[in-house]
Amino acid sequence: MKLYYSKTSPYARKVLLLGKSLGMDIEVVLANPLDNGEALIAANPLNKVPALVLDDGRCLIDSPIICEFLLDMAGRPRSGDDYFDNLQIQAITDGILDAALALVMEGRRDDSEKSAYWQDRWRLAIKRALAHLEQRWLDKLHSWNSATIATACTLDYLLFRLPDVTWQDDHPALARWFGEVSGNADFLSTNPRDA
Ligand SMILES: N[C@@H](CCC(=O)N[C@@H](CS)C(=O)NCC(=O)O)C(=O)O
Repeated sequence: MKLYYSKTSPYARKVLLLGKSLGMDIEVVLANPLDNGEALIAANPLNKVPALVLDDGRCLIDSPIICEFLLDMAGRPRSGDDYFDNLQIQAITDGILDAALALVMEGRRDDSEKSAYWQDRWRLAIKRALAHLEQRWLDKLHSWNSATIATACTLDYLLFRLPDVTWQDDHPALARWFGEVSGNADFLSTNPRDA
C-alpha cells in the first residue's frame, strides 16, 4: 500500500499512525497538494492528502474512510458501543481540524480578503468542540487507538499552526492527557515541525 502523505497534514499523520499501530506495511509517498502533481491527482481527484493506493490499484480517500479500511483489514471490531464512541470522537476531532485548517488558510489571505465573521465561527467551533472533548470523551481516550491517535494529531496541529488557541490553558485535563500520549515513538517521529 502506498500513502500519499504530507508531513504537515494532520489527516495524513492520523492515517499513518493508525497504520503503524496496526503493524501495517505502508509506503509513504511525500506529496504537496499545492504542487498539483499528477500522481496525487490520479489517486485523489480532490488533490488532497491523504490518499491510499492499494496493491490492486484501488484508491481510497478521506482519512475517516481510510482509517475504517485499515481497521477492517486488521480485523478490528467494527460494531458495538466502543466502536461508535471512537467514531464519534474522530468526527469531533476531524471537525476541529477542518475549522483549524480553514483558519490557517484564511490567515494566509490578504487582510482585505479575510472574513472576521467566518474566523469567529471557526474559532468558536474549535473552542466548543475542545470543551466537549474534554468533558464528554476524555475518559474514553485510554489505549493508543484510532480515537486517541486522531485526538493527539488534532491537538498537536493546534499547537503547531494555531498556538494562539491556547487549549492547554483552557483544558488542563486534556493537556495532562496529551502530555502522557505525546511521548509515543511513532507520534514523535511524525512531528510536523520536522517537515
Ligand atoms: N477530509 C479530508 C481532508 C484532507 C485535507 O484537507 N488535506 C489537506 C492537507 S491538511 C489538503 O490536502 N489540502 C489541499 C487542498 O485542499 O487543495 C480527509 O479527512 O482526508
